[in-house]
Amino acid sequence: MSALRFILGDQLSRSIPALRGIDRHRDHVLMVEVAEETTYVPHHKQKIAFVLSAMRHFAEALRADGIAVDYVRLDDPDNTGSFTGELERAVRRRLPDEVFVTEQGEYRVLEAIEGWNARLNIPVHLRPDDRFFCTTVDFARWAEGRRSYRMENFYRSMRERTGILMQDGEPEGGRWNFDAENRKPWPADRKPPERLRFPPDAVTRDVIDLVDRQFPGHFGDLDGFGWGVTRADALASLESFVADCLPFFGDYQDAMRSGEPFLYHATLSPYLNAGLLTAREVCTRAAEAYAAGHAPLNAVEGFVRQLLGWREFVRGVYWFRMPDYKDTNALGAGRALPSFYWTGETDMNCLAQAIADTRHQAYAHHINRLMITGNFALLAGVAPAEIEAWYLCVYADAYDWVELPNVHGMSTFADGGLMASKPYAAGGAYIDRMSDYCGGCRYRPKLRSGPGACPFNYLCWAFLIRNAPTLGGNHRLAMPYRTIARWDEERRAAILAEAEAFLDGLPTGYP
Ligand code: FAD
Ligand code: DLZ
Ligand code: SF4
Repeated sequence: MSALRFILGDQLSRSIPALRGIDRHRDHVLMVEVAEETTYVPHHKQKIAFVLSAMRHFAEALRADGIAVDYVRLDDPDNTGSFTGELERAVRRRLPDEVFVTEQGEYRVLEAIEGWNARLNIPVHLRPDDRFFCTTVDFARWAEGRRSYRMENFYRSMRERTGILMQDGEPEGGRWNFDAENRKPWPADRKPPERLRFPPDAVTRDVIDLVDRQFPGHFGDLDGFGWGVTRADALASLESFVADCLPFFGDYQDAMRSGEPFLYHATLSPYLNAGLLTAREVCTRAAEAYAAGHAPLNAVEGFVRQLLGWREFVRGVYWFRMPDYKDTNALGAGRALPSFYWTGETDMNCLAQAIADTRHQAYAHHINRLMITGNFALLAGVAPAEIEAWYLCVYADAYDWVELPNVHGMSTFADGGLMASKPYAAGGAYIDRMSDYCGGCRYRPKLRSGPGACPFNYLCWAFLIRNAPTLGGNHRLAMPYRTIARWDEERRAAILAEAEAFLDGLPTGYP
């Protein structure tokens, strides 16, 4: 018996189930660079370069370990451009008795995989992806029968189940959550640590040239590409994060700063999502740093919550609710995405900064995603599918399973509160408190209306007025709705008109 073991571009882990039980004398690993994956959205050029270079390095590492790898490059003249086409060609080349593949990360790919058994006439074994703490079956068990899903409840169950940051069945430090301590703005005189960047080697330079040639119209810059592309790079990034950033991760988790995209954030998501690191080893390393007295509990708990909580939670919601999940639009949002999301050309400095970081780094940290680009799209009423496609394009860590719930559920409230108890809508005061963006902006965060007023202010009120039929009864929004109730009809109409005029003046479309 010989087997073909198909490894997809986000499965670059030596522990990947499709590799288990490999016979080095008979089996082949298949890896393919295909146009379908590089173009289903016009991904950031750095994302494509990162994934393809990491794939090529992973294939080399397997070969160095005596494993035969059948690797198809993007510019191979016979490349059919799809997973299915390349698997069919490889089966004809290698004549295996069976195929092993690990569960895909995206629903789109599941639809293709489901046809493989019938097409290939040999058994295709789809193995569950056990790199996550929570299986899709366990999540379904947790979620079944609930009307809404709250991350905090899920996270506590995961802490209990894994024993991470637990003492004798109780949460370490006597509390589950240290969020209240984790909202400090960035002090003006503080300098974030230098981050580990990796100068491209010959393989990465080849891939960068390929991406430059083949995807000139895609979003983002390639200069300054500094992502690691091997398991060793990813481990070095983890160690550097633990040493220099983790101790302060909690305190400044929500802070934003011009020209400083990373602050104390991990910048590990591309490695985690491609398989170069596992969430288990990252959480273990963080818990060790706490045990050794290197990092305080508010930092380590805050960090572990992102991985053991949020990351597992969004994956659970994705697989439990897809494919219908993406079609809901609870707030009836239908505006086209403003062009400045692609060009960065806007006089709203917060958006210009967050989008510039995104172009240059294929990265922006969570609060820039949620409270700047996400918040604006929410307030403007951008159609969920349009803003989802943008997020799926622009970040090196973007995959449907993690992007979609974050955007559809958390950021746009398109699922009507399945994941979040209220929309993350905020005016200029929040952005001014948590960043230095407003100081460099032509608008004033304290002005509510008029030519110099921060657009987030009147957009936020207009959002609440417009969506009163859906959100008016939400007890977490009782305070702003009480304020609105004191206004007369004329004042509400004026706010709506100011917001409409501003939004109607924004060019839309991909430039
Ligand atoms: P840190 O802030 O240092 O957090 C550590 C790790 O926790 C991250 O590496 C990540 O693996 C995990 N994590 C943190 N928050 C989340 C979250 N909300 N959901 C899932 N995992 C989380 N993350 C992606 O990996 N891919 C995406 O496509 C993506 N799209 C997003 C879109 C929106 C609108 C929002 C609000 C968030 C999105 N996130 C996404 C979550 C989060 O912003 C990123 O994981 C994080 O910014 C990655 O940077 P970091 O490694 O420095 O994270
Ligand atoms: C993101 C990505 C890109 C850009 N290119 C490839 C590719 O050429 N070959 C490949 O195997 N994977 C790629 N990926 C990652 C896939 O999109 C990801 O593996 C699927 O979505 C399955 O979740
Ligand atoms: Fe953004 Fe408003 Fe501040 Fe300008 S004033 S940076 S638009 S929040």
